[in-house]
Amino acid sequence: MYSTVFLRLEPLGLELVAAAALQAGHDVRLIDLQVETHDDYRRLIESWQPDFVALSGNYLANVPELIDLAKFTKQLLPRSFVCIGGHSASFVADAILADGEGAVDCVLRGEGEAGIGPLLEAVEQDRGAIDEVPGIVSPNGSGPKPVLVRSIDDLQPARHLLRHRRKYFLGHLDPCASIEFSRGCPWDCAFCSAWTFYGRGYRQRSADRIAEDLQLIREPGVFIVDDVAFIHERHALEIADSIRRAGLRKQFYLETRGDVLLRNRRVFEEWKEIGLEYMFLGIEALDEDALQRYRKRASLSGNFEALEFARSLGINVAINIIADPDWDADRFDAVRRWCMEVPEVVNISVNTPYPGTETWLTEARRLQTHDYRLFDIQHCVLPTRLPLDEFYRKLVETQQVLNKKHLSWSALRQVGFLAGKLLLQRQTNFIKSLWKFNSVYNAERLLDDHRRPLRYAIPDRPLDAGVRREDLYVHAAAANAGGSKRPGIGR
Ligand code: B12
Ligand code: SF4
Repeated sequence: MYSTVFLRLEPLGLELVAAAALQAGHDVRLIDLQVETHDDYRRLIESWQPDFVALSGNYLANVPELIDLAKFTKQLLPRSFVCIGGHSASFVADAILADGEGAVDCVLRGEGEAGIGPLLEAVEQDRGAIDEVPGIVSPNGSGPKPVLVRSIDDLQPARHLLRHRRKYFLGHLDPCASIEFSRGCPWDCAFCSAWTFYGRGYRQRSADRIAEDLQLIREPGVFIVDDVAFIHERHALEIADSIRRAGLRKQFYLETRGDVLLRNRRVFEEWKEIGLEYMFLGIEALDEDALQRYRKRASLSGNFEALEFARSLGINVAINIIADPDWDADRFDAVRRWCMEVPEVVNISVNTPYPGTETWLTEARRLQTHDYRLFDIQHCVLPTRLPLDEFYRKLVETQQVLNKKHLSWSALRQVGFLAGKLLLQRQTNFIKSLWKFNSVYNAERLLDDHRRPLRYAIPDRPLDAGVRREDLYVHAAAANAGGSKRPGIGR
């Protein structure tokens, strides 16, 4: 839903996996089903007949689509090898194999750049050897643990393989490319799986490599995909310096935390000067209790101070608040009033326990549904205090504030000149997005989604009560991860 309205971005992870396969000497094509159809996919594999098909499963809600695509691929090309990888696939590998009923040959867990070359080689030379590939989960069971890439400086995404680059946008950054400055997160919020995927490691790309990569990007807008941007002041200032020296002029979007913003004020002032346009802050809650429960390791007063500072910079700020299924009508009304008062774009997501998060361990027993498609932080999968239909009506009413303040005609008045310029360039992603809100954010539609027949179910949480945090990790806590493991400590 989110990506229907506000943004659509290039699949950077898949481009990196594709680059590793190219480097290993293979012929590679890429299709992005955010912008192309299943018919396009069928046409591509029918005409090209690949030996190996790699599907990217970053989002839990897409797992059923992936399983169906795998089955469809095997019907058309019974001799091809079908592999699924990506963030979410890494946490539910066994379930994907079981639901694939023989159509999925393996799930490759963890960072795909490291594993794809050895896997392709095994498939080509000796299929029996696939179970030795790090990260592999096949019908024979799990192989060695996934390994991290040697250095994220060595990576260069195969952006050129995408056929429709003009389709990627983020608000008025239209068109917009994506880039990685760092990988991983040293915090450990209870609702998040970013840290469990990377074994709580954190690695940085060098400033010079980043400037080189930026020079190859033709789009004027750039989305920085880091989980928490600019954790370390020196790194951020070095990148800014390289950008200035290279004479690059781009418009940037990033996501970060309030405490990082306050600690590194100089960084954000500097970045405003070199093109930082949009910033997304994970505020998550408007009360201390919830911040504690989420283990955000941030204070409410600090978050508000960060908002003030961000406003003073003149950057477009969007913030996220997590709606708890336990909210009653009064709570929604209070949040809605607050959303009206602040100038920022407020995004409301719903607290959702994902496999790979700590809340998955504590909350999964209470799940009201096991339908993957509802695990998109817009639907409610836990029991609600209000009747579900009322919860959704209140949720959409609160989300509507965003529509009133920032989309439709009011927004167009504010961005009239820009919209005209984009139209002249025939870039219409942003302008079309302004009117999509009501058709997408709709309580009836949310409820209807719960009535769809269940086809593939998220596995139950492990019953063993002694599960430890480390058991959630995809990559084991890495000695070579670099950076500080202690949140809040700069370099
Ligand atoms: C950038 C980002 C986005 C971008 C997506 C851009 C895009 N088109 O991919 C935007 C802003 C659109 C987005 C949207 C959403 N996101 Co998001 N997003 C991220 C973020 C911060 C970074 C992802 C990224 O680009 N990383 C860098 C690249 C290099 O890594 P990567 O994509 O993971 O790829 C690597 C591996 O996964 C693997 N891999 C990937 N594909 C494949 C394929 C094969 C075959 C193999 C072998 C390996 C492999 O190898 C790659 C290279 O190492 C992650 C957090 C995270 N750290 O993963 C959250 C995250 C993935 N998002 C999340 C969520 C919840 C969402 C939304 C549902 C939010 C919403 N409000 O609606 C939407 C859903 C979008 C959708 N399409 O359905 C959750 C996922 C939860 C889940 N389990 O499903 C995450 C983990 C954040 C979190 N804090 O929990 N997101
Ligand atoms: S700081 Fe952000 S990315 Fe890191 S664990 Fe918390 S929510 Fe996830």
